[in-house]
Amino acid sequence: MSAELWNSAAHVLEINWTGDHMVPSRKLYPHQWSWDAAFIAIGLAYVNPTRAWRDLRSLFEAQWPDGRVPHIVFDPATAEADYFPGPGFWDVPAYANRPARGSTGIVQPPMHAIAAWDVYRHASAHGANCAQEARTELEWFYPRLVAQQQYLTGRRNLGGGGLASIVHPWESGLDNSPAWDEAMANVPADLSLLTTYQRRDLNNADAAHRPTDLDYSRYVGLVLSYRAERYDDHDLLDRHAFAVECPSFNSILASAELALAQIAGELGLSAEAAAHRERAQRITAAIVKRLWNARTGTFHALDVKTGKLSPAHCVSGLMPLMLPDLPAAAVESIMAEAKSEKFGISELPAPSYDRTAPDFDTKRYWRGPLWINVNWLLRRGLLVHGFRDEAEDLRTAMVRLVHRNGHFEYFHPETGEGLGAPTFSWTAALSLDLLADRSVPAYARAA
Ligand code: 2M8
Repeated sequence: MSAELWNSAAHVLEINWTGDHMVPSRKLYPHQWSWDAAFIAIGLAYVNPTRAWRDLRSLFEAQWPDGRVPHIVFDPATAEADYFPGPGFWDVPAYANRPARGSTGIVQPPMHAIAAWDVYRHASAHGANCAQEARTELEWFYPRLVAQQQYLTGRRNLGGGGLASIVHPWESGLDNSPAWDEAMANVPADLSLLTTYQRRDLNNADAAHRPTDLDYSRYVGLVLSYRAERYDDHDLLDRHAFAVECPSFNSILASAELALAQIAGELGLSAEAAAHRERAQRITAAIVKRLWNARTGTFHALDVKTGKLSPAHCVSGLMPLMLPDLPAAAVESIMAEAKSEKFGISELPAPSYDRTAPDFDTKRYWRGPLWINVNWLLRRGLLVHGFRDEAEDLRTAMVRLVHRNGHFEYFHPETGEGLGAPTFSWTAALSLDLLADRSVPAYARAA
């Protein structure tokens, strides 16, 4: 089974490679996505480290002068008509993308320091040339990764409590998660926007799987609002209808600081390494202070505009398990939630949303289906806290699921049927990692 899955995964990464970067899938997502690139690089490092670095570089060449790494970097070879919202719609300021590939003006979870460190660690196995290349790349990436963190912990600290706010659901990567339902209800919905701007995703995907038109009109409206501000975050909380602190986004933010500590240490920057570790601790403490609900026993998204925690139990609430400094009581509660009938990992990995919720939807994207990337993060969290048996069960469940069903974008949370794009890059890349790497780096483990 392993060789067959390995070869099919490597094949997906071959057909989705454009020569410069990887697309998530050829039809539905014909550009480069930010957090996809990180997950992809982690797996690609096993079969082609040079491409893994090129893919990450291609993304970071479009980093804005303020440090933000855009959520999509556009491929000039793809026509505007082939993807909405394309570069014409985003209309980012000219200063934003120096190499002029064009990008969106929003971000995605900062998985890239974690990816850069993983690629670096794995590249050494490919011999001296790859190790030398990895060293050069690490030096190139370090200041850029730091700038990315500074943007998120600085300008995006809209709530003032030390966490980064997302200002669009797309920034979470968990697009239509129920975690934003309350916050999104306060965002004006204007369905006529979908007459002016036409959805293209439905040309390549089943409407029953994708976000609704109501959601989509709000997505478009939020971009128009941020665009009107020229993507300036100054006083944004007052002028923008959506600002949320997401437990998953912020757990990745803190984990990125831990990876940066490793990178800084490797580059001989010991004072910087200590500062990164301290920042990780501060973000962890802020997540616990602001996003923990002792009554529900899990983490929830905070609507920064209203000060209210979302009542929804989503897989994002389990993600703080990635953090080694998470208090023992929170670890225990997350484990109870992860093993409960809400998320119960058994034959199948965890769904994106509480299985017992009345609006659990087995097909609609981030409102029920299960995804390999968040389960990969969850497994990482299990290993961080020493739950080796549970981590191995989850690894086996993921590998079995993809082997049986293919490298799909997401999967039916009850039958395991593959849904969405059929040859999806991060599913393939993370399958390689799950087959190859059963460990978790020591630096990320709880004491
Ligand atoms: C999905 O997001 C895009 C918008 O960015 C979409 O819905 O069209 C999400 O699953 C996101 O996490 C992912 O990065 C992207 C590309 O795979 O697709």
